[in-house]
Amino acid sequence: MYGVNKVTIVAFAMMLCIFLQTNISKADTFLAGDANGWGFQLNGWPNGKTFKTGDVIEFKYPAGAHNVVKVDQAGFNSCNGAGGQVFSSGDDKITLTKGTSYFICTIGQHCANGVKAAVTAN
Ligand SMILES: [Cu+2]
Repeated sequence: MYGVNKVTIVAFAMMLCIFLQTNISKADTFLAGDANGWGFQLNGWPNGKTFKTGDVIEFKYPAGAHNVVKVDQAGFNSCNGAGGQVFSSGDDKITLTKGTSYFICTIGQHCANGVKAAVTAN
């Protein structure tokens, strides 16, 4: 009896490991703006698409031409990057947390001209 329980526990632990590993590997990377990258050609990307918590959004743009600032909803609506988290490498990979993340470019009037994206992760 004791032996059977031990086998059951080991089997369960192995299944748990496989399950966790599968979940981790399910995270995907998406290019902000798809092939156009992060800039004036977003055309409304991501157009209401939803992503998974843990997915990565990669923001590609010529360094210095744009930036990526993670802001709250108010900052997103008003294109105000104050207090936001700034990324400026030209190839910024940002992991999504659950809920909606708001990203804007704070250079010039870029945000007002559409360089902004609200990304929702389930
Ligand atoms: Cu910009």
